[in-house]
Amino acid sequence: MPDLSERQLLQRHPDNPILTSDAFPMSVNTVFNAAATKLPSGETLLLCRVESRSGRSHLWIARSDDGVTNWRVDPTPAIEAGHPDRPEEEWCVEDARIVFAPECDKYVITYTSFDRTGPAVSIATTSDFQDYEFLGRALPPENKDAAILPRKFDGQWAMIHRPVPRQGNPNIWISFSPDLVHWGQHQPILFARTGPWWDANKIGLSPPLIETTDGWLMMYHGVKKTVAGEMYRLGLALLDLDDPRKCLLRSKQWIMSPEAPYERTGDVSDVVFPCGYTLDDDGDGLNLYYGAADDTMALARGSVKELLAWLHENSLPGDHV
Ligand code: BMA
Repeated sequence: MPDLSERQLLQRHPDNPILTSDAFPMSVNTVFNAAATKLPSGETLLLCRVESRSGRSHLWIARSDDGVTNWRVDPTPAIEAGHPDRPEEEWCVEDARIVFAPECDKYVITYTSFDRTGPAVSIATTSDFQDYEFLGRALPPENKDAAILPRKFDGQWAMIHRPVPRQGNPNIWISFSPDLVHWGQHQPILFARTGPWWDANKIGLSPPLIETTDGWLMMYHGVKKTVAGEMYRLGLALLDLDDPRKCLLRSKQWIMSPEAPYERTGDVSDVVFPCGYTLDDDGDGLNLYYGAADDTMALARGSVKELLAWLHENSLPGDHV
């Protein structure tokens, strides 16, 4: 395995940004923070957060054969904010994550539902991205950045999420559920660092976890506040395969930071925000889809093996704070 520096781990696609608001059938403001999955047909599906020109966000599907070009955008959103049966989505639906769970043979979509009470975690399931079952608000406000793990632990589903407490920092938590509806056994698993660290004060899960033989590879975002504003960067952690409450390793440095012009400038400047990935047929090639500056969708490529090898060399043990 070549000894890669963190700057070489993820390569931005030369066609970035790969999807912009121009691709949509009506005039929309921005498209960003998409969940991703590869369908059995081989197509890549992105469930994009699309902000309309009213300021409200909806979840909208775009499909591509090669995951890079010729995105086919649905005529209407898959999940549209403001549905009368789901008052918790009155204002917005945002930042989905998709996990296929073989035990229930469905895709489990976790997303932010946003109404006047604040942003919360909602769950919907689907087997075909045409019909959806809405399980409602799983965790109350303020909470975001949630994804389930694809299998059960001692008969319980596990979900990673990020509550915002009145006291202390927004840290990353895990909760368990027998049925994806009722959640409990809540506990923090990764704490925001403090002081000058790149992930000081606020962290959150980025895309769903990647299962590896060494553990669950977690990409998480760290938000550094400076006098110029906030900087959303990406780092790595590894959770125990059998007990994902245990953090085994955590990277010292970020692996991706806003650098390209489309990441540095946009509706919210200085943001790289991945919510989804697909893997190549070899199980190693990683296609990481990320929102750039809350404005467009971009793609970075990497290798799961290389990320893991780098993490082993460049981490501090456990949940280093
Ligand atoms: C977070 C989320 C993301 C967004 C980011 C930067 O709190 O709302 O959707 O990309 O802020 O604005």
